[in-house]
Amino acid sequence: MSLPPSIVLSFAGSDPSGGAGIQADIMTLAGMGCHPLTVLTAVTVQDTVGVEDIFVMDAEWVTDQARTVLQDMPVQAFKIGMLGSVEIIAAITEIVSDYPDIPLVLDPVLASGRGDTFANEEIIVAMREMLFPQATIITPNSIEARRIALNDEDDPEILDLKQSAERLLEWGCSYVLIKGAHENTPEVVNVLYGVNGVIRSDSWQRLPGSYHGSGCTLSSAIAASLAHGMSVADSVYEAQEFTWNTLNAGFRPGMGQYIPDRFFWAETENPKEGTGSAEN
Ligand code: PXL
Repeated sequence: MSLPPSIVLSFAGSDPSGGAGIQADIMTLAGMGCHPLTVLTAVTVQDTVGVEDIFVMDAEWVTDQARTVLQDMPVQAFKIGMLGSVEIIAAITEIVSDYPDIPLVLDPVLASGRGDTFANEEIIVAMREMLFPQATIITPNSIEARRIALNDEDDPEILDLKQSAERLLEWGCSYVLIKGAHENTPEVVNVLYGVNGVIRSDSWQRLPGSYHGSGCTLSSAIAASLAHGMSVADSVYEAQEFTWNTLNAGFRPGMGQYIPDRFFWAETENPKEGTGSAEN
C-alpha cells in the first residue's frame, strides 16, 4: 500500500482561467503529490487577458473554512496567496499562530503579473506586521520586495534587492526568496536570503512568453516540498525546477498570457530537463 499524500492548506483567491490563484495551487500541489486543502479568500472575474472584478470573502468565512478542515485533518504546510482585506489577514494570522511548527509559505501577492492591483497600502502594512513574523519563507518578486521594503526616506532607485531582503527579514520571516524575472538580466536569477545573508542563488534560462500563475506555482511547489520534509534551501531548488518545467511546457489557451502546465511530467514524449544551475 502506498503512503497517503502530505496535506497542504492553501489560502488563496479563485482564478476562473485556471492560470493563477487557488486553481494553480491545487494543480501544483496535486502534481507534486500532495493533497490540497483550499480556503478561498476571494473570487475574481478574469480570463487570461486580465482581471475584471474581485469579490472579497468575509473574514469569518475564511476562518470557518479553515477551522473546519483543520479540526478534521493534520496539515504539513500552509501556503498563503491573495489576501483581499486586513480582516482576512487578521483571521489567517490567528489561525496559523495556533500551528507554530507547521511551515508557512507566504506569497505576498500585490498585483497580477499583468498589473491588476490586489493590495493597497493598508494590506501591505497588515501583511508585514501580522503575517511576516509567522512566515517560514516569503516569495516576493523584485518589484514586490522593493515596494514592501521601501520607506518614506528611501530613494527607490537606490534600494537594492539585498537591502530589501534584509528589511523584509527584519519584519520576522525566516527566509526571503526574491524572484528575478522582472530584472533586466539575461537569465532569471532567484536569490534565497536568510538572516545571515545569501543562502542560494539559482539562474534559469529566461523563457520568451508572458506567464499567468508562475508565482502561485512556485510558492505552492515550495510548500509541497516543505510538506515532504525537505529543507528550505532544497525546497526552493526543487520548486524552481518544477516551475521552470511548467513554464517551458506552458500553453496559450486564450487571447492573453501563457499558462504553466503543472502536469508537464505526465507527457509521454520527450520530457525536457530544466537548465537551472546553483551558484551556492
Ligand atoms: O499571480 C497572483 C495571483 C494570485 N491570486 C489570484 C490571481 C493572481 C493573478 O492574477 O488572479 C486569484
